[in-house]
This record gives sequence, structure tokens and C-alpha cells, in this order.
Amino acid sequence: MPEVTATPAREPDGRTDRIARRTLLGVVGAWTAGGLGVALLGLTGRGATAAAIPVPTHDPRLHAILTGAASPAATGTPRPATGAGHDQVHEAVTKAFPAKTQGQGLQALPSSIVNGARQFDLVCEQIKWEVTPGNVVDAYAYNGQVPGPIMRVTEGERVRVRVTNKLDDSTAVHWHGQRVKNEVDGVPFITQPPIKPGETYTYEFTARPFGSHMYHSHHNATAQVGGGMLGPLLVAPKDPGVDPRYDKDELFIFNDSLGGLTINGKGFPATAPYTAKLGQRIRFRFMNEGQLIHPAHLHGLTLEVFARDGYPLPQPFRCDTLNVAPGERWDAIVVADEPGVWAFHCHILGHAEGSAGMFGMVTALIVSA
Ligand SMILES: [Cu+2]
Repeated sequence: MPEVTATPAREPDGRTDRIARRTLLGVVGAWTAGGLGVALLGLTGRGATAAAIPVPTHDPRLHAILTGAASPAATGTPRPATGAGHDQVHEAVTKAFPAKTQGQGLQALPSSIVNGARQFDLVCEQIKWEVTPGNVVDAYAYNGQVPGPIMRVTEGERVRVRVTNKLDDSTAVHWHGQRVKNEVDGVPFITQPPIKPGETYTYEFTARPFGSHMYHSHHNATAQVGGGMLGPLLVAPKDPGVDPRYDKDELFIFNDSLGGLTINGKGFPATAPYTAKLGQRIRFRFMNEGQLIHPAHLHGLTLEVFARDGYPLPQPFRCDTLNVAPGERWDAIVVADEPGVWAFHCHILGHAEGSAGMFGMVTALIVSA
């Protein structure tokens, strides 16, 4: 059985795992001392600015983030000096990664079998969410977390989801990638009335096809999905033999509204690093719930891409930069065959590094010997 760690290097209370942090700094320290010339990420800066809901792309603060001008002007932080002063800023934030923040998304969603269906409960709430240290924004959330909790089902299983709306606004849930009957597709005024504040609405469908899918709001979606109402719906194949073998199962979800540019609900340096032991095979499930494309670039190792939107590819392919468009899911295996701290970031540079250094969609894959 694969080891399932959807949110790496986190403790149950939502704070970043100190062990992982020690591991990172230990690895870096050892390499630096060993003279291996490791150019660790220029990890610095705080990319995300507080952004109220809704956050359309014409929001000047968001525009500043997206164009890379975010750092000094939009955040109010002083423009760093060039030369040695600039290096000091980089070094300070490098050592802050992974920075602690409150709140952790992608927790396992409990279920129970009721009347022959696997039953889940989702509660829609408006919460405060800490994206980067001190950057607390208004969020829309499922079960108090961003992204929402992980729903795991098996192909062919009957699924029942009871959605309780505690928002001030109406909502609805769409099962992105699932071949459901039309009436449970989750689009207000096409397939159902909106779920009003205070109401509970029940969806029931048979899980198919298998693969990496998503659930998200389909009502006032720019604000609600952008604000955090999204989560993974992972459908295991009835025949596990159709999946490649893997030791760890990881989610990598892009979003680009809530508090800026995020991976799994956090912006650098508060993103969680992924960890692996030398030789392990890691399954990455890339998802884009934002409004912009985000090419995921992994340094040093190879992505072996085997599925798109849950569907197995006729021929897997290898790459190091995988473009993930809004709504898409891509599955890839990474064989952790080279130890080190490998930068892992969106390669639209304005989503990852500004004049104050790294921010937003940056994390690392730490392979320990
Ligand atoms: Cu990007």
C-alpha cells in the first residue's frame, strides 16, 4: 500500500513540521559545508498581499502580484538593496522556509457507509486564512480549510455528499471530472436551485471515472473558488493495477486569487516542502483551481506524466516543466533518485520571484539519502 501523505511536513495542528524544517536546514547546511556548491533557492520575499473577496484579476494588488511587481509596492516592504544587501534578504527568508502559519488544508475527510453509499459532509463557511506569516485574509472554505478536505472514493462506489451552507451567500458544488447524472452536476439555474444560506443539499452519484478529480463551487465561482471553495476528489480505480506503482501520494494544487499565488493554500515561504527518501516513487497530482496557467517546474529530477484529467495517457511522457491550465489535473511519478533540496515552482517567473526575491508558487522536494 502506498504511504499516503497528502500534505507533507505538517503536524496535525496545522503547523509546519519542525522535523522537516530541521531536515531542510540540515541538508542545506551539510551541503554548504561539504562544498558541493549547492545553489539553494533564492528563497526570499513575501509574495502574497491581503486580498478581500471577491478578487477579480483586475484587482490592482493581484495585478501587481501577477506581474511580479508585487513585492515592494504591493506589500509595503522596502525595496531591497542590490548587491550584498539583496543577498541578505534572500538568505533571511531562505532560512524562514518552511515558515509556520495557522491552518492546514487537504485533511482527510471522514466518511461512513449509510444506506449503501459512502457518505460525506461538507460545510461551507467564511473563515480567516493565513496564507503567509501574518497575511491573514477572508476566505471561503469547506470544513474550515483551504484547499478543502480530501475526498477518497473507489470507482463504481455510490457517493453521497451532504452540503451545508453556512455562508452569507448561496452556493452549489460541481464534481469536476465525474460522469454524474445531469441533475447532480451542481450548476444553479441549469441543474438545481442554488443552496441558500442555512440550507443543506444532498448530492448522490456513482464515482466514475477513476483518477484525480476536484470538487468546487459553481456559483459566484470567481469569488468562491478563488476564495478557497475547492478540494480534491480522488477516485481509486477498481483495479489498482491500472495505476503505476508509487510509495507516496502528494497533491500540488495551484490557486491564484486567495491572498495571492498559492500551492495547497499557502504562499512561499509558508508552502510545505515535499519530502522523500532516496529511491522512493512519489505520485504528484497537479491541479489548477486558478484562472491562469501555471507551469510546474521541478529541478534536478524527472516528471513521468501518466494521466491527464484522470484518464491514463496512451503513452506516458517525461518532462521537467508541466503546464497545468485552469481546471486541468495531471498525474506524474517522480523517482527520487538524487538526494538534495530540489526547487519546485511555477515557471512563470512573476508567480515565483520578484525584486524582493522568491514568493508565491515556490516550494521544494527534499530527497534525503
Ligand atoms: Cu504560475
